Amino acid sequence: MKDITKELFALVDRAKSIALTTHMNSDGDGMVACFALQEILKQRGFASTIITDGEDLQRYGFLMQDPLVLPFNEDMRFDLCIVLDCNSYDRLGKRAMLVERANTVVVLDHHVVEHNPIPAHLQLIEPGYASVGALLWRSLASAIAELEPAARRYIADCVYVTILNDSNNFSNANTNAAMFDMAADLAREGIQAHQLYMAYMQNHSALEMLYVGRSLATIRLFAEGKFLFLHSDYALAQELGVNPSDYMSVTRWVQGVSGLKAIAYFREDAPGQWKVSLRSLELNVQEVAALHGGGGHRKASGLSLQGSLEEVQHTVLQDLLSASRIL
Ligand SMILES: [Mn+2]
Repeated sequence: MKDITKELFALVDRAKSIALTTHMNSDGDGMVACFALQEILKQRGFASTIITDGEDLQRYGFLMQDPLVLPFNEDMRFDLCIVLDCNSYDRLGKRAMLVERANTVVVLDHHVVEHNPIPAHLQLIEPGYASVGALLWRSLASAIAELEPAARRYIADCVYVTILNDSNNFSNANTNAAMFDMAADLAREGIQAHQLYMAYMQNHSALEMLYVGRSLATIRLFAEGKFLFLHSDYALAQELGVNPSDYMSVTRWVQGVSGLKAIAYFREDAPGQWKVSLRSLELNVQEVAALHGGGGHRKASGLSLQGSLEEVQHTVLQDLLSASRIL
């Protein structure tokens, strides 16, 4: 991996103002990598602003050292815009304006370039990396090595969380020797892996766990036990006062259930408006999602449907049955 410290700081040095940003529906990779990069810049005397869509960042509270974060507005203009964990205009939403208005653009990412790429003056896209945080750790190694121990430790904590996020605690298919090597590096920097795991992966409130539990209680099996359906309706979210779109993952509790061909999780975000998550190791659920304008990957995709629970479940059941007949 190339060290881009010199190239990056040549651009940073000339910039009158700096924005850091990531993809829409930001996650614990892109956003936490922004915290890490802001700290690296700050330690070298450069101020930067993280631009969000106004999402709640409370889940990263244990990592926040007073970051400078502003929600996007259309009057914003920055000289240098650094985009993390994203290489496509399609995933920036309105914040594409930040890129269009910037004099200089930097893109650091670990996704394969597909559609509508963001042109950049400096770009490092390495799909081999577990997370964009991991890519920062290697590509800015010489800048990080010069930091005070406390700052280096903070960066290491952030990088570890980005790996937890993108590997789902070393359980996704991207988990490999390189990921463990990097985790070992971070452990030698003094990170407390168990504490970061608890703080990041297990920090749900009791009401959020009740939301998960009540959703799991709706499990039904179809097609001779091959399809598992479960749902969370709008009334449940209202009753418990949780915002399910924040980050509650209900499907993670049923992934790996034995003997299944597919999982469909139905979440009602407004009355009659359902977000459906499909998971399968056998069927190509991307094709099923595409029937309704959704998308994703072969093994995991999502779509939106309108109607009663019975209607939307009927639709998805028929689609899954046809998909498994084609096999
Ligand atoms: Mn990522």
